[in-house]
Amino acid sequence: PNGPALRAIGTTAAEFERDLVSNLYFERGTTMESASAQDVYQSLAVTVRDRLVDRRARTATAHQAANPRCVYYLSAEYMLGRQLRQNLQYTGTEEVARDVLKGLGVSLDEIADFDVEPSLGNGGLGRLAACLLDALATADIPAVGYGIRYDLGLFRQAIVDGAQVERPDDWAFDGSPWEFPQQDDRQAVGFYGRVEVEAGRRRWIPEETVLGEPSHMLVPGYGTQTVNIVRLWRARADSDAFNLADFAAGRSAEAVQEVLRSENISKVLYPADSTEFGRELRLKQQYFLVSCSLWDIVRRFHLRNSDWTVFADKTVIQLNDTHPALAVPELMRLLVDEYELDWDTAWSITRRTFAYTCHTLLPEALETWPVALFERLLPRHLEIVYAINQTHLDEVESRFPGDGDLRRRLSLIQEEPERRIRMAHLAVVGSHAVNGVAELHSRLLAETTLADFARLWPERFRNVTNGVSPRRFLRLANPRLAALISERLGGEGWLTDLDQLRGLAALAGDSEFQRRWRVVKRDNKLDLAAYVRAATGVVLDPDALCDVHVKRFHEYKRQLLKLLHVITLHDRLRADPGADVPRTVVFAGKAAPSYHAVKRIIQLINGVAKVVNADPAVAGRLTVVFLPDYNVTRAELIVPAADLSEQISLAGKEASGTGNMKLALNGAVTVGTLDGANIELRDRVGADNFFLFGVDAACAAEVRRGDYRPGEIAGSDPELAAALAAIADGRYGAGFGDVLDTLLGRDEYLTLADYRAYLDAQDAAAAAWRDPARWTAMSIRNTAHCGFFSADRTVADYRDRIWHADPVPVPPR
Ligand code: DL6
Repeated sequence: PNGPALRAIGTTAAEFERDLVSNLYFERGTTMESASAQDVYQSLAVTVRDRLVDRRARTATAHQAANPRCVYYLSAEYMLGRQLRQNLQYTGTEEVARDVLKGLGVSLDEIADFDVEPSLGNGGLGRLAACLLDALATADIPAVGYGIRYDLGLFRQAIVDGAQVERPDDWAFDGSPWEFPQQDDRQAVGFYGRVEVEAGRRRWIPEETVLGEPSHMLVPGYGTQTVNIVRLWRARADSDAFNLADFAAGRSAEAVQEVLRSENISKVLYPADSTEFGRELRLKQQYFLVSCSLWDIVRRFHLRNSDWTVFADKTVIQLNDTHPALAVPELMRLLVDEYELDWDTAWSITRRTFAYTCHTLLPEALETWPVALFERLLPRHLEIVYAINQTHLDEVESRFPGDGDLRRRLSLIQEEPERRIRMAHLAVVGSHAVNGVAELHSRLLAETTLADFARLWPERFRNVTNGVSPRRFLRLANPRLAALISERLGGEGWLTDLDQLRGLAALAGDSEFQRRWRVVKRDNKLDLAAYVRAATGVVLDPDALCDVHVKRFHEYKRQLLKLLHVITLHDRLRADPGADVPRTVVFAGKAAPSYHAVKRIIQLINGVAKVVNADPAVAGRLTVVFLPDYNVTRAELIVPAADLSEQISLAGKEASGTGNMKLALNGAVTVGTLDGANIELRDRVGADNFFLFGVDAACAAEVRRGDYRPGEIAGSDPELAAALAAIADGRYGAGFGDVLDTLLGRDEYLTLADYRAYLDAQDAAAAAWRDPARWTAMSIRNTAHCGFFSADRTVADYRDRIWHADPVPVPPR
C-alpha cells in the first residue's frame, strides 16, 4: 500500500498539524477558529487513527503473504477502554499532539476527556479479552477478535438515594471515530424455520433473516508494526423492512416492527433474561455472533487456501467462555451441509480448530438452554448437537461400559427438571484444549466442575493464568510511576518484558527511591481525590491509607465483609481515635440489574458512607466513598492511587481476578484470601508482602458441607455482634433486615466465618502502614515481582500450550 496512506504517516509537528487541520476541514467541515471541542476531538482521533491505518494495511499484506495460522478470538464481550491516549502512545505522537494543540490554543487533556470508552462487556472476562488482543498484536501474532457491536453497552450506574439506578450507555451517540463500518461484508444470518432433505442431504431453511454488518476497530501492538482488528457485528434489517404502507396509514409502530425485531439483536449487552423474550434474544445474540464470525473466518481462509484439510492448521478459534459455544455446531453445519464434507472429516476439523476457556466455577454461571427454545430458533443445530452427543456418548460407553450415571453426567443434554443443552459440555466436547484462568481454578475445574471430562480426556485440560496489559495499566494509567520505573531501569524495555521490573527489588529499601515512590502515589491520590470530590462531594485525604474494593458486585466477592470491617472501625474509632491509621475506603462496582441482594449491599455501603463521613468523631480518620459507574476509565484512576488492594472473595469462588494483578502492579499491597490468582500473586511477591487471611478452598467446601452456624459466630464475637447490631438498629439507615437475614441464615459465602481473621489481617496492614519505610518497601516489591502477570506472558502461554501460532513480523515502511 502506498499513495493515500503516505499522507498520514508523518510524526513531525508540522505533518501532524497539517493533517489535524485538514481533517477538521474535510471531515468536520470547519476550521480551527470555529471548531467545537467535539470537532477537535474527532479530528484529532482521526489524525491519530490514520497513522495506524497504514500499519494495518501492511499487516494485512504480510499476513496474506505468510498464510500463517491465525488466532480467532470469539467473545461476547470486550472492554477496550478509551482509545485516544493509547493510540497516541502506540504511534509515538502524544507529545507532538500536545504541542500542536497547545499551539492552536487547546489542551490535550481537555480534548482527551471527550474520548468515550466502549463498555461492551461486564467485567473481568471482557477486559481480559481486550488485554489479550493488545498482547497478541504486541507479539505480532495474526489475530482477529470477533464480538457484537451493542448499541448500548453495559449500563451507566448512577446512585440515587444510595441505590443503584441503571441508565443506558449510548457510547457511540456522538459517533465513534475508532470504528470502520464494513458494509460490503454484510452477512445474512438465519433463525427459526425448518430442516429439509435435498438429494439425501439435510439443509436448514430459515424463516427469518437478519443482516450482520461488521465494523472493525484497530488493535495496535506496542513497539511493533502489527495492527490487528476487532470485528464487531451489528444487526441490521433489510433495506426494505420498513413498511411504508403501514406508515402512510398512520400505523407508525407497525411500520417499524420488522426493523426493530432485527435490530434488537445487537441493541443491548446482556438483555435481561428474566422473560421469555429476553432469553430468546440472548440466544439469538449468541448465534448471531457465531454465524457472522464463522462465515468471516471461512471467507478469510479461502482468501489464502482451498483445501479443507489444512483448515485447522491455519485456524484456531478460542471460545471466550460458553457464550460463543454455538460455533461448534455452526462449523459442523457449514462443513457438512454447505461444503458437503463427510461427518467424520468435519468433526475432526472442528475439534482441532476449537479451544475453550472457562471463566467460572459457579454452577449457576454455567449456561444451559432449554431444548424447546433451541429447537425453535435453531432446528438444524439441534440435530447436529444430538448427533455430536450420540458420538460422544458412544465413546463414553466404550471407555466406561455400563456406567449410565457417568453417561448422564457427561451428556450434552440435561434431562431434569427440564431438557436443556449444557453449553460448557458442548464447548469441551468440541474443543481440543480446555483451560482455566489461574492454577487453582484450573485444578478445581478438573477436580469438580468438569471432573468427569478431565477423567475422560485429561490431555485436553491445562491452565493459562490470566494477565493484564502493562501498557494500559501502568504506562497509560500511571504515567508518573512508569516514568520513575523507566528512569531507574534505564529505559522502557519493561513495557514488553515485564520481568525486568525485578530490577526494582534491589531498590525496595533505598530511602531516596522510596521517597520518590511515595510522591508518585500521593500525586495519584490527589488526582483521585479531585475526581471524587467533583463526582460525590466527598473530600479525601491524600495521606490516608487508600483501601480499595473495586470490581463487580457479587456476594462471593464479599463487599459485605469489607463493610463489616468499616463498621467495626467506625465503632473502634469512636472509642479510640488511634485505633486505626487514617484510612479512605473506596468502593466501586456495578451490580447486575436483577441481582437484588447485592444492590442492597450497595445501598448499605452508601448508608454507612453517609453516616461515617458526617461523624465528627471520626473526621480525618475514616472516610468511605462509593464511586459510581466503575469502568475501565475509572479503574485507570483508582488503581494507581491505591495502597491496599482488597481481594477477599471466598476461596474457591473467584476464577482468577485481574484487578488483583493491576493493583499489585501499581504498588498496592494485597489483603486477600487463597483464591484465584491471589495464590500465584502471593507466591511471587512473597508472603511478607501480602496480608493473607481466611479459609482456603478445601476448608470452605468442608465448612459448607458441615453444620455451619453463622449465628453462633456472631454470638461469640462481641465486635461482630456490635457491627450487626448497628445495622439492625438502623444506624446506617432503616430496613436492612434482609441483609442481616442472609448473613445470619445461610451465610453462603462464609462472611462471618472469615470476619475475625480478616480484621486481624487489616490490623496487620495498619501496623505496616504506620512504618512508612516498611510499607513502601512492600509496595515496591509488589510491583517488582508482578512480571508474571503481564498479558504478554499469558499470550505466550496460550501460544505455546494451545494455539501454536507463529508470529508474523510486519516490516516497517
Ligand atoms: O478470566 C477473566 C475473569 C476472571 O478474572 C474472574 O475471576 C471471573 O469471575 C471472570 N468471569 C466472568 C464470567 N463468568 N462467567 N461465566 O466474568 O473472568
